Amino acid sequence: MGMDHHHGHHRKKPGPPDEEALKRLKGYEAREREADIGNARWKEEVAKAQETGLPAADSIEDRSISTFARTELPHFAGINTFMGFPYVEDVREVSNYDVAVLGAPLDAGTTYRSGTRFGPQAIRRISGLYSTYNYEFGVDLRESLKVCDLGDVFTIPANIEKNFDQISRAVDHVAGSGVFPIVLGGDHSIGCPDIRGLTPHIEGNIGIIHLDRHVDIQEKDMDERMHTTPWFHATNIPNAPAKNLVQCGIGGWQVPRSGVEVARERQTTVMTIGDVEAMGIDRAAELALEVAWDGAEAVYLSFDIDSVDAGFVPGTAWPEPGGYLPREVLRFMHLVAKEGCAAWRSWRSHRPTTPRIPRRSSPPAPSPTCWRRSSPRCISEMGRCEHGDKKGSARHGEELLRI
Ligand SMILES: [Mn+2]
Repeated sequence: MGMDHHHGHHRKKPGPPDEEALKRLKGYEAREREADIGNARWKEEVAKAQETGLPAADSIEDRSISTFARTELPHFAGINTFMGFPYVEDVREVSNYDVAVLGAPLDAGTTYRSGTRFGPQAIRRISGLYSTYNYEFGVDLRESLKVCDLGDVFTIPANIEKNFDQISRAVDHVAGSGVFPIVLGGDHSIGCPDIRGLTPHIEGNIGIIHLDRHVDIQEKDMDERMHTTPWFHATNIPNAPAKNLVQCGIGGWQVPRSGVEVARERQTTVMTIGDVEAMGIDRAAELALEVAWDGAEAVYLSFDIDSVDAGFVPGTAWPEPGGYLPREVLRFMHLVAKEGCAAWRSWRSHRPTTPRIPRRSSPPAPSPTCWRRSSPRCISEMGRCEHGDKKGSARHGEELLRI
């Protein structure tokens, strides 16, 4: 760095910039792409804020500012929803949106540290820091998708089975309205009720891509269906077969042998974190997509925060050393979501003594996706694509509640 005073010789100066190499940078492409995104919806929001939040005081020169904060800004203000998307109080209106975020505040399924009941609120709080635009993806979710926050499912702290029924019913409502659900956990036991709520709306099989350090497929844990059990019960559903379940990042010293036995019996695909490291994230994601999509019509992405190394997520319900680095897991989830998903779920624990979770990575913005593996057109037009029709079978849903 700097001039080489001490060695008494002259360092070779850098040559002229390699213009072609610079143009191949993703940074170059993304910089150019931003110009095409448009800002029509942002302008609408600003205009509405002027109306509902009153024009700002006379001393404010920027007349897009309102008196009461009604837009994304300031990021520290306002009533907290997921990434500032509108709260929809009347859930019967969810079909006006492409994507619905809902919380499943539940920790009755944890077998070690509780606290994930605070997960949805914690995720919303930290999500308030972010805008809807992502430089690398070249998308602004505000402009390309209608996203809403439905608030949380009414969970029942003392009865895990009633929670499952409530969560299935909520997911069934969203999916049955033709809307893409994103479920914020909550502990990993919610994987089963999520799948129960989705499967009636998939014509054909649903695959599951599961990022975790643990297999989570034993039948029971301490006599109940806990966070260690969702895939045992989910893969009992006829159109959620175990052959389409792929588990990525497994390893460490807390994979119960009873779960491994079931994974072997049902022939699930298990990728250790060592496998992922050896082949690289891109190849691992490609393999996972091949297994999950094999004969399937939709894929459910399940992201367990403890798949990330414990150093980054120390508050999780079951910290494990040796998992993904944040940048790796974001890349993995991006590659999966890019192909289209049926739902996306994240769960995160929140240490009750800590009001914020500043050191942990935020959930990545969901890629705009179609219900089914989608054409590029579908990716920007979820809800209006050929697959965005509204299917549902309440009767089938009721039957599934017994699984
Ligand atoms: Mn786990």
